Amino acid sequence: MSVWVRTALVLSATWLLAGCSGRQSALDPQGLQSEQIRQTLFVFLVVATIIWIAVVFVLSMGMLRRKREAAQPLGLHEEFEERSGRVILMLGLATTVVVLGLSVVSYAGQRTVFAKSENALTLKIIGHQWWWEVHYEGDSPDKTFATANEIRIPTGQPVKVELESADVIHSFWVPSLTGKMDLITGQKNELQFTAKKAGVYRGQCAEFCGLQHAHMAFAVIALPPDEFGRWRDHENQSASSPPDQLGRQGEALFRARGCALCHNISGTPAGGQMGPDLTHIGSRTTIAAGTLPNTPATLGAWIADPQHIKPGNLMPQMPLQSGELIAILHYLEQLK
Ligand code: HEC
Ligand SMILES: [Cu+2]
Repeated sequence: MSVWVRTALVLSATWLLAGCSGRQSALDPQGLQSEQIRQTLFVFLVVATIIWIAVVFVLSMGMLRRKREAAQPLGLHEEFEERSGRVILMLGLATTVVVLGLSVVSYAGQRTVFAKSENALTLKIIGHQWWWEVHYEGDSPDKTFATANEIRIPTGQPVKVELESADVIHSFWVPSLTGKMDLITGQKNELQFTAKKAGVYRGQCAEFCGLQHAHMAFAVIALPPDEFGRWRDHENQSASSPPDQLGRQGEALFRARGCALCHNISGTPAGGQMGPDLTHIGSRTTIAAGTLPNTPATLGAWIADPQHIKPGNLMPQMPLQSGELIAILHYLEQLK
């Protein structure tokens, strides 16, 4: 093997391993459910590896230890036939036992993964081409609010997500916390998970849903319960009214230039439902479903030309004067 080939192999191995940790990995579980999934995977992997090695071993022995040709190749060898019959029977039984055993392991694992808890925090999530609509359902209507593309949850408490779709089939997947579940129009699917540690976990649509499927990501931010409570109380409030002249101009332009037809900003007349809720857009970490970090530069670039950043997405390029763009940007920035 040439040095180049060897180097390439070693390098590609490090890439493979580099994919196994961090904020989006089923092999680095941070939730009760993902831990169970990894454990099940591990048991299957070990059993399958042992069987594979045994099969390859027996096969190699058969190939290496050739028997001398018999005088009567077609004659019956009763003793040999009987022995083979017994071996085949044993192997058949062993296969059955292994398959049944793995079924039990898998079933037991699913009981953890799909366990339902009564005191779960409930979120309703609706998949859209190509973003995530998120509703926090409180015990009373005044505790119910909407956001998009970013889910904050408390650590240690089960979270129940009710999944639906507004258009095609999507799939909710946060590998570090739990397995996948589809979002389907007209059907409510449910998934529960519990984050053990505070952190930011990346989620991704896992069912091809059109042009911008790859840019349909989201962030799950797990916070300590008291911090989550503060965030929730804040998020539950309507948008703050702009404190300065430029902001007020931006708010008016948000309506005058058509943004309000598609976007909701609670506490203002903007009540559109076609696009993500922008009530607290200034405090979100990413924009356009995890496509870009949320900074004044990226937000401005998005409003100026969303089709350049995410070609084919359902927000049209709106004709804006540069002064108008600056005012709208300023307004959205302060919606913390
Ligand atoms: C025809 C409906 C429509 C109009 C009009 C519209 N948008 Fe959007 N907007 C969308 C959709 C749909 C998305 C989600 C795109 C995606 O991520 O795939 C979006 C995304 C956004 C986002 C990113 C939100 C997030 O959570 O990532 C911002 C900010 C935004 N729009 C601002 C504006 C502003 C400002 C205007 C007016 C100049 C405007 N939009 C006009 C439909 C619209
Ligand atoms: Cu999708």
